[in-house]
Amino acid sequence: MKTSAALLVYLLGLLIPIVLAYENLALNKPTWQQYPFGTNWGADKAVDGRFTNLSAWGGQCVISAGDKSTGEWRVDLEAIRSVHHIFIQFVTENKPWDENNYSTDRFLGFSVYISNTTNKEDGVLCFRDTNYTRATIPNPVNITCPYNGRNVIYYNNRTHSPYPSGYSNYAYSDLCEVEVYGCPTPGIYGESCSIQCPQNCQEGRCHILNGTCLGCVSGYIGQICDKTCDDQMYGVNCSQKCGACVDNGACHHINGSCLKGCDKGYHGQKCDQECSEGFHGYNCEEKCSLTCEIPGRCDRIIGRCNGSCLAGWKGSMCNQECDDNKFGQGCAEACGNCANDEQCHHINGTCLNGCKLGYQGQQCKQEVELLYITNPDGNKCAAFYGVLVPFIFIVFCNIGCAIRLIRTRDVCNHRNQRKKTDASVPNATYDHVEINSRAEENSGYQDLGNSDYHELGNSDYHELGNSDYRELGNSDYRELGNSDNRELGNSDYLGLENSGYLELGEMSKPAVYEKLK
Ligand SMILES: *[C@@H]1O[C@H](CO)[C@@H](O)[C@H](O)[C@H]1NC(C)=O
Ligand SMILES: *[C@@H]1O[C@H](CO)[C@@H](O)[C@H](O)[C@H]1NC(C)=O
Ligand SMILES: *[C@@H]1O[C@H](CO)[C@@H](O)[C@H](O)[C@H]1NC(C)=O
Ligand SMILES: *[C@@H]1O[C@H](CO)[C@@H](O)[C@H](O)[C@H]1NC(C)=O
Ligand SMILES: *[C@@H]1O[C@H](CO)[C@@H](O)[C@H](O)[C@H]1NC(C)=O
Ligand SMILES: *[C@@H]1O[C@H](CO)[C@@H](O)[C@H](O)[C@H]1NC(C)=O
Ligand SMILES: *[C@@H]1O[C@H](CO)[C@@H](O)[C@H](O)[C@H]1NC(C)=O
Ligand SMILES: *[C@@H]1O[C@H](CO)[C@@H](O)[C@H](O)[C@H]1NC(C)=O
Ligand SMILES: *[C@@H]1O[C@H](CO)[C@@H](O)[C@H](O)[C@H]1NC(C)=O
Ligand SMILES: *[C@@H]1O[C@H](CO)[C@@H](O)[C@H](O)[C@H]1NC(C)=O
Ligand SMILES: CC(=O)N[C@H]1CO[C@H](CO)[C@@H](O)[C@@H]1O
Repeated sequence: MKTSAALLVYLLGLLIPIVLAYENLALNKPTWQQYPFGTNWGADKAVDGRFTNLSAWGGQCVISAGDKSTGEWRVDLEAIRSVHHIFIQFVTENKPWDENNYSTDRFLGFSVYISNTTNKEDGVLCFRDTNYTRATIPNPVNITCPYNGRNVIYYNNRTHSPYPSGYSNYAYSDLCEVEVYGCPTPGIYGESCSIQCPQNCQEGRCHILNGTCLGCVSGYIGQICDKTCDDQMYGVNCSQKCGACVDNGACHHINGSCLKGCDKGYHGQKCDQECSEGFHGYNCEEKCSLTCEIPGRCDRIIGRCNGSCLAGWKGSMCNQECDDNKFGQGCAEACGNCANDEQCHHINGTCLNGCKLGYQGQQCKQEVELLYITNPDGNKCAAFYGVLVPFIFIVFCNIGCAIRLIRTRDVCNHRNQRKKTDASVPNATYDHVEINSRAEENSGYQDLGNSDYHELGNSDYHELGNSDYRELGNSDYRELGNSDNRELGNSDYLGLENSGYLELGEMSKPAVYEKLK
């Protein structure tokens, strides 16, 4: 039986909504007054819940000290409460409340505040009397003041004389009772304190009468805080502007976070911080190029280097190597003659796979003084071969000639004469080829050229003419004389030296030369 009764009570409890009404939030709460008259008339008398004896001697009223220009009293509700109205009972000495009553002149000009601090100026003024007279001032008074707050303050002053007629000369706070009515817990409103404040009201607080929020939580706006912040705004009152979210996107309406990251040049949760030096791009994730003029120093948005690039690099971010056969500072220098027309090293211009035939040096800019002969099929080949082959023949012929000369002294001279008249042999051109060789100046070649060779030419030409030399003379050789000669003129003999020509010269010369001598 007991359990079913309990269950019934429980079910009834569910069915009957808990109805609260405004209650006196000030009852027995801490109080204070500016000028106490004595311990028997303390400030607390106004919140003791008693006001049946309205005489100063009845022990239920606050009495303040006399001859003061201000009188102030307050009650602390101990929390911010949603107040509806304030009831005040003045001292009457238990006499009828009329214009002759002893006390009426003391209350004229009074004010009431609700404040979150003990300073009335921080709060809202609920009421200030500017119009009552001794005849019209009510007692008790009932002031509607639907605000949320913690301290309810009664105040009066006699500071600015002359005072309106009927006013006392001093200010008092003789209050028999002050009752502050409102809802007992935050977050509810309505006459019966039974309706939940809207969800997004700031601190859950709302207007005690109509439920209008007294402010919204971060990210919401509207009278009942049912709307999120508009585009690009966030926070309390939607008053803060979003940072630089990527794609100009909206930030999180509450905390301002850019959920998809930051636009170029910004970082941080809210994308409100500019990239630190050395970084750029979305979320400042990219590092400035180390090949900027000042390495690692660039524009924080697109990464453009501040200034120019280090040698060998180009592009606004200085991240492209020089190309198009250019290298160096500003990619302004031209590569030399690299093998296969390859791009040289973009910084120092070095040809990484060697030089084109005829060039030398790190950058292949020095021309090798190389003798060219153009073959019938159009290919150039080093004159080294073109010279060497006939030269060998000439050497051998010369030896032969020398032998014959020993036998018949006249033969060679005779032939020589005959040869001199032979116009088909461009003797001069051949000379030219050799003379253009710088080697003439500092090697044995000159000797050879000026002496042996001529002698060779003068003597054994005939034999040469019948062999490879003729071919040379008739085709390639002529071409050499007519076309490539210029090239030969300023080419680099060094190549020949390196390739063994010198060796040939030095090895064969003494023997041949000696013999020739
Ligand atoms: C008020 O209190 C005083 C002092 O105790 C007493 O003399 C007086 O009769 C009381 N008046 C009323 C109306 O209760
Ligand atoms: C007291 O603070 C609450 C919450 O901060 C606010 O809603 C209320 O308006 C304030 N009251 C006064 C009187 O300033
Ligand atoms: C002041 O009092 C007069 C007469 O009692 C009244 O007519 C008038 O409306 C009042 N003014 C204000 C502002 O309360
Ligand atoms: C004071 O006013 C409120 C409404 O504003 C009312 O509910 C209450 O009964 C009044 N109290 C007195 C004593 O007149
Ligand atoms: C009370 O103080 C206010 C200024 O705070 C002043 O305007 C008013 O005249 C004063 N009243 C009296 C009666 O001194
Ligand atoms: C609720 O009351 C307050 C104060 O009177 C007012 O400012 C607000 O506009 C009212 N809200 C609604 C929705 O009526
Ligand atoms: C929000 O707006 C209210 C009313 O305009 C203002 O009183 C309050 O200070 C604002 N709060 C913030 C944090 O901006
Ligand atoms: C902001 O709120 C979003 C969604 O709740 C969350 O993902 C994000 O981490 C928050 N940012 C910060 C800085 O708290
Ligand atoms: C970029 O160079 C300019 C001009 O020299 C200078 O004023 C500016 O401060 C530099 N910016 C950075 C990020 O170094
Ligand atoms: C040029 O740079 C390349 C690559 O760093 C290097 O191998 C080469 O030795 C350099 N040349 C010179 C002349 O410093
Ligand atoms: C009408 C009336 O009784 N008025 C009284 C108001 O109070 C003063 C003194 O407090 C009395 O002298 C009046 O007679």
